Amino acid sequence: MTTTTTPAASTNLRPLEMFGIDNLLDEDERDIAATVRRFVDTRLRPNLAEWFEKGELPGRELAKEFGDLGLLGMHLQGYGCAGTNAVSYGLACMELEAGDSGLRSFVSVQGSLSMFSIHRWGSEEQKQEWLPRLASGDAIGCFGLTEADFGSNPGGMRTTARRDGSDWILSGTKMWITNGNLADVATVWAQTDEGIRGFVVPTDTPGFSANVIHKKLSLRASVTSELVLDNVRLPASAQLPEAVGLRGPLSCLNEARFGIVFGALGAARDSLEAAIDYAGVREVFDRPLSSYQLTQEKLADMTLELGKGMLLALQLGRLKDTSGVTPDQISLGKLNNVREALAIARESRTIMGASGITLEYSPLRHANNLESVLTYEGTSEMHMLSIGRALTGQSAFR
Ligand code: TGC
Ligand code: FAD
Repeated sequence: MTTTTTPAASTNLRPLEMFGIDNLLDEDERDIAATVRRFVDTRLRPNLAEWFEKGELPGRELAKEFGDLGLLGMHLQGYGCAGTNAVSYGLACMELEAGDSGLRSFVSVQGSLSMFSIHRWGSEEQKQEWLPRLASGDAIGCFGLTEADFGSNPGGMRTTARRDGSDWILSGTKMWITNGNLADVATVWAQTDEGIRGFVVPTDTPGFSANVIHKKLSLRASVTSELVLDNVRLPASAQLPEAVGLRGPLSCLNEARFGIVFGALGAARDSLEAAIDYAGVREVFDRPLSSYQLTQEKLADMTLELGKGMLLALQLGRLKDTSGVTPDQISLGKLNNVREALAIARESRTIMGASGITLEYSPLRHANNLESVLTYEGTSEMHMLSIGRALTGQSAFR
């Protein structure tokens, strides 16, 4: 007879253990998650609070280490990329974001935006030139879509590319660009006579400059920049030959959004585990905080949302690895998992009282970061509208 339930109740389980998530992963997936978790905990976690406080990230150094681990463009095939499945990529994002959203953002932008844009839409020459160096971390990439007045509506962008003989001249300003000041190469999207087109721009091209955006309260362990393109002259070979229209950049966003579906849960898991540990040792009114029903209600509710988010992420990952996942399905995951992760990080902070407002504990750092994650890669509202359009057939964006 097949046993379908395990009789003994376990105690002191970690939240995701309650869902038996590991049983839904194969050995390679578990190994990749464990390797990234170890790397984050030993090499990165000891520095995270300081990087966040100082508003810095040693991106050059980290790029090499991420490259050595095979994390850069890890779900892409060939050109020095690891070629893992989508679930493994998602799990790596989750483990990185359990450290800090800035780490996951670095890897997302490099692999899913910069490298994917070249891998999906680039010429063979562009792929040979950039992908192996981006995969190893010898080069850093960024992705310039957003402008100050065109974030949710990138189709309105004002950056232009005009022909001058066989060359292209790019002019305009991009805003909020992750890794902008670190990058060796930027994928820049611009209006042309043929609609929106993408360009591979070496950042040492005359007329290209980047300015760091300071005073951030979120994603502090991440470099965010303004890109200025002042009559940047590029050869015809700099254009991404296959990408025509908004479909080009939006297809790259699907990849990065997929990573966020898993990644945000890393921040949530780390917050919740920190709250459980804190509640177990903090005594209030002569008893551990964890022994009070109100605390246990919070922990139970957060565990449910974390586990449901994980099941949703895995479902999308399995679809991506088999029949394919649609942009609207990714919207379901991005909307739900970032929203719930932010709620979990905030609730975890409450359990820590005043101690929770310091960088000694991770939940408020995660919550601050998740405010950016809620906004970038399509705001919650954009994903609601995508889901609404899929359900009703009516577009309410305009
Ligand atoms: P719309 O008319 O709907 O579509 C224009 C063309 O694009 C196609 N399309 C997509 N293709 C692939 N994937 C998707 N997700 C797609 N969504 C639309 C569509 O089929 C159409 O193709 P075609 O061939 O018929 O022309 O365009 P719209 O102007 O109405 O805009 C739609 C909307 C609002 C959903 C879109 O503009 C949008 O997603 N806005 C949000 C912008 C955004 O997410 N920006 C992110 C910038 S990068 C970033 O934030 C990095 S953060 C750092 C990190 O990741 O860690
Ligand atoms: P807006 O578009 O001005 O939105 C403001 C508010 O209006 C939001 O709540 C929005 O949901 C709402 N809204 C907009 N339209 C509608 C509507 N039709 N109906 C109802 N509500 C609406 N971009 C890049 O290209 N590359 C990067 O590497 C990158 N990295 C980033 C890193 C960080 C830390 C941050 C914060 C942003 C980054 N971005 C990047 C930009 C990001 O993608 C944009 O901020 C995002 O798309 C939202 O655009 P916006 O900030 O202009 O907000």
